Amino acid sequence: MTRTIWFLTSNAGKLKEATHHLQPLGYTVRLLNVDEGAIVEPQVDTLEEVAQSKITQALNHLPEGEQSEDMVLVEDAGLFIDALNGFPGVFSAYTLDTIGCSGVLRLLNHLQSEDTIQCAQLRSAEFQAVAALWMNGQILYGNGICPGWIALESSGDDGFGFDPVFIPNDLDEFGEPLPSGTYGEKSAHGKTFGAMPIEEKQYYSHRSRALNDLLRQLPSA
Ligand code: ITT
Repeated sequence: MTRTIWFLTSNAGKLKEATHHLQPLGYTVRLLNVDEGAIVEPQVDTLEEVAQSKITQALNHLPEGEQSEDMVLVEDAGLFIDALNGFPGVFSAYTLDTIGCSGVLRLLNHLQSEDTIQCAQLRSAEFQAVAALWMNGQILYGNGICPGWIALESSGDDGFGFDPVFIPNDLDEFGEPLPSGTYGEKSAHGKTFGAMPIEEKQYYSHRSRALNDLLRQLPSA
């Protein structure tokens, strides 16, 4: 029997990725539908605080007939750019809505180099994700980080959000991210998340890592 995970999100890209990750592991991921404006995202300093607030609010919106073994998931992510002292971070959604990917590229326009390694170092950034899962009255948290760098220009139609401007760092033979500009066993070859299929993004993604971190904590895992 598959277990149902109700995912509270307004982001279709996040739902698609979480489903892609969790379905093969035997979970049924369903969108937890709430009225627009029913969930308030607090303006706080950390992704953990946002995730905690959202999961607490989500519990008030569980659908009728929910089974006792059902679980509830929220996930909060952000893009942290080193040269901007971590901006946009917890302001990522607002930044995407206002200046967008092109605005982020403009902010980094002065940081360029002919040398790819140097360019990656100057424009280094990371995606962070915190996933919170409610089960049996308990809340578990999982963290995931994906280091990389901001491309010189937008590319690719896949993915969502900042995917067209984010290039993940290569991975070593254990799947762990390497420092910017280091070649590894698994390489994006300079492609942005937006220029790779979802299957490839999953290897690097902060979201996959946060979900794996959560799954490791489940009693049956
Ligand atoms: P929720 O309803 O689940 O909160 P959201 O779109 O507000 O959805 P987040 O607050 O988690 O999502 O994300 C902040 C911003 O970062 C948002 O604009 C996302 O599109 C973007 N983002 C998050 N994960 C991303 C990813 O894997 N690739 C590209 N952009 C991403």
